[in-house]
Amino acid sequence: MTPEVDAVVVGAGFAGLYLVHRLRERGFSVRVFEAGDDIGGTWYWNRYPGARVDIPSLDYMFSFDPDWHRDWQWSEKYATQPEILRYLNHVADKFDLRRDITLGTRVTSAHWADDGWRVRTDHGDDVVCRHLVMATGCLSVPKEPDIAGIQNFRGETLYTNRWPHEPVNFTGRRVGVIGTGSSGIQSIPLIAAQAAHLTVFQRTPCFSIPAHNGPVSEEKQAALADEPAYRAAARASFGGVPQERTLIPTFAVPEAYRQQRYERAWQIGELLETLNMFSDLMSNPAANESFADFVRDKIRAAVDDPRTAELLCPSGYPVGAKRLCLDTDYFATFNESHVRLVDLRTQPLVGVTETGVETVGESFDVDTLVFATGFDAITGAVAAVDIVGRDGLALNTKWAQGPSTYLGLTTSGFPNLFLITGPGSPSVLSNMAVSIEQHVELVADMLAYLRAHGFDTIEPTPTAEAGWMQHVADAGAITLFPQANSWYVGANIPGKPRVFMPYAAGVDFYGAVCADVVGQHYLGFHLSGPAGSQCHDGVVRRLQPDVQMVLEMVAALNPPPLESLPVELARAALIEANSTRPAGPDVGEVIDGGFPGAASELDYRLYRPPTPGPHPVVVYFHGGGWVLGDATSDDPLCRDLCVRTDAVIISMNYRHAPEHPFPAAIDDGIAALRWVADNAAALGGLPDRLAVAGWSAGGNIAAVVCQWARDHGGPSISGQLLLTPATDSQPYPSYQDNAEGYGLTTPLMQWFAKLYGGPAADPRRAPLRGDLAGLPPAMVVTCEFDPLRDEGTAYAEALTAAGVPTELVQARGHTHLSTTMVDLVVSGAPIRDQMAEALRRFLTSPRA
Ligand code: NA7
Repeated sequence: MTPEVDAVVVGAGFAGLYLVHRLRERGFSVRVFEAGDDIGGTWYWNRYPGARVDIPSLDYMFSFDPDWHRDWQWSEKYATQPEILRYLNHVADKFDLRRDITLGTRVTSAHWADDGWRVRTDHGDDVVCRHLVMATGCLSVPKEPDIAGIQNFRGETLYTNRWPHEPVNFTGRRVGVIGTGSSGIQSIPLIAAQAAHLTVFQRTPCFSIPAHNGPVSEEKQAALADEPAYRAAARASFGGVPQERTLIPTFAVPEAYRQQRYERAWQIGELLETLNMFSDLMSNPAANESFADFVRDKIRAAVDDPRTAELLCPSGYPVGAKRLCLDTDYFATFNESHVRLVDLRTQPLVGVTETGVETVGESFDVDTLVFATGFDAITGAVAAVDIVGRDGLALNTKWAQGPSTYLGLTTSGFPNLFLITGPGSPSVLSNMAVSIEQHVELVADMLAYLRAHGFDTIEPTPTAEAGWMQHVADAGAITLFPQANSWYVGANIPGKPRVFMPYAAGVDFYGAVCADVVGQHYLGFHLSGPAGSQCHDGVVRRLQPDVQMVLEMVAALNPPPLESLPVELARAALIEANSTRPAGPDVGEVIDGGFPGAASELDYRLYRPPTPGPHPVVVYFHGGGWVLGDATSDDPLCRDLCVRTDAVIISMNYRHAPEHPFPAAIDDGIAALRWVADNAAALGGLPDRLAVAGWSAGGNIAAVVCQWARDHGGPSISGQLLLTPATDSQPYPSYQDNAEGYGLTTPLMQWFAKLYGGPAADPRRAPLRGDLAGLPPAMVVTCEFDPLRDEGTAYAEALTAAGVPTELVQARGHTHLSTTMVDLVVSGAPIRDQMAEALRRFLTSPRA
């Protein structure tokens, strides 16, 4: 098959139009098929009254045309559908895009054969192309309303997502609207303004904030004075509109400030601004609920009838987890005497009748029924085409359990297939205009690279794709986005696999990923052609997304390596760093006290749960390489463990090197254990329920005191929790694999070991060298990107071999420090949950 054209593009919306321009500019021939009778995509079909963009128009536009203001001007902050459609037509004319676009023609199938795609349409076109680009949009295939009896209705039926081209007049009519997502919320006030009577059938109330639409503000125009910088900032932002990521968590500020911040966002009326008010709005359920309460109060204030107001108040899912809506007078519409809200949760829909809508217990006669019931989002339009890749594999078969892509742009088994803003890219969580441009430019660059290097095909490897899907899942899992039954997870379409589809780490992170892929010679792609083949296989992001963010933030500060500092300054640097971290959860009580160490009085900090005691007790040893830290330095972790385990956590200090080298820390650890065991009851603990825990060097001390207690007749210990412990005195391969860049570096670890000293083979220095039989049950946690990873694993394996019940938790994508970063690294929470679970298990039965 000889390709007739370099690329076939499916769809002539924002993405299809820019593809024509960009591919042509790079010297590629292109042919576009568009099902609609004109260009515009989403903005061609969604003509319902009130249809508007929900990202400011100055941001939701093409940036590739530097002198656009000479011939275009937005009339409003949020343009209406007709204005956006005029804009797209204007761009198509200005850049002469139409001549490559075939309208009114739907692509029905695309099959891969040899080294090209054979594309067929419903008009009999049969085109062979090298590359196939699906520019089909994320919200373009209507959801077929799953409501019985629609065909029986004798009145007028309208669908917001395929609205008639001629004006619809509701004057004097009784109208029913089913659906209260964005389309319903935008159209309902305008339908109400005309209709004689309006009944709104609501199944799930949506969170909505006022758009405060109006002329484009002077501030916004001023911000665009340096347009290249503005557009670059958009691409470097989390959502595709210039904005710094907020680093302030919700509860780090006083209540009054928090309410002011909510009010400010409410007055601004922008989605991304609202989602960025506080750093944890979309990750911390309590933070999210605090803003949800604010919105509910606003709804109650806007709606006169308290019962209707309550029905309009969303609850039971996080605000933002269904796309936040922007409205103009939506809630106040329900104060009109001719508007009625019917709550389908208490009064379920039975179906549509000849004359209207029937619910349990009540019938509603209407002249017009409007369905605002949404879309088969993100994958629907791709699934509607019969796409068959290499070896006869159908894309719908491959995606039967949910979509799988590399970068949300390509998928293995389907060479030269590109999905603009596909599943696994920021797409619908971002300003689509920015994400579309970035994808289109990436595709054009890829095609140019292939041509320049004599390749014909490009296809992601299964390894790269699996790694990316893991990363996309990780990025979603640390947010609240997947928790609603939304179209983000396909929950609105019966039978659609529940998978959170967009990439939630942000446009900025995604852009960096793509740059890394390209920079590493198309990492994860297999390229082939007459010139041979090229494949640099691998996974582009293996760190947890939030761990990566923290590492990048720290790297930007460029701190001096601790081991380059005098010890006192290194200690001060740690204290300084700790002072800026989130505090961790509240506990019942915190007590600072003293105990007799092996050589001198030492201090401890005790954390008591809020529940009535006495409680089991965990003796905890802090991290810091035997050199840094104190009884309070792991404060957030200790608080977190206290709350999760419902046990007293008592963090015991010990003397530090180099002033007090080996074995001072161990001697103090033993003294601490004995003192706590002897005083457990006085400390409010259960004397017969005692476990030990420690992190890093503290894990080393915890492991050693278990061996000591076994050999010295007690105290008896119910279990040991060792978080990234130092267990040996020799370097393992993880010292090389993770030498730099992950917080704890190999040079720093070597510095610690040198200052601490001790004989390499002494089990008190290297517990792995000791006798491990008869030790308390253990949990060992290792982190993938930690120099100490392998010695932790070795210890867990040796414990198991010695007959000690041991659980090894390997924290994927984590570093030596990241699982302890309470409220900063959300992905660490499930690991801490496992740790707490182990401690609870150890502590359920009395120690022997
Ligand atoms: P959405 O946001 O998917 O909203 C669809 C609405 O229709 C939503 O309220 C649904 O309730 C409701 N719906 C769907 N099926 C039914 C049935 N069978 N019975 C009753 N109610 C039903 O689509 P939109 O078009 O409003 O917005 C899509 C996006 O376009 C929007 O987010 C913007 O990005 C632009 P449910 O929530 O399922 O209970």
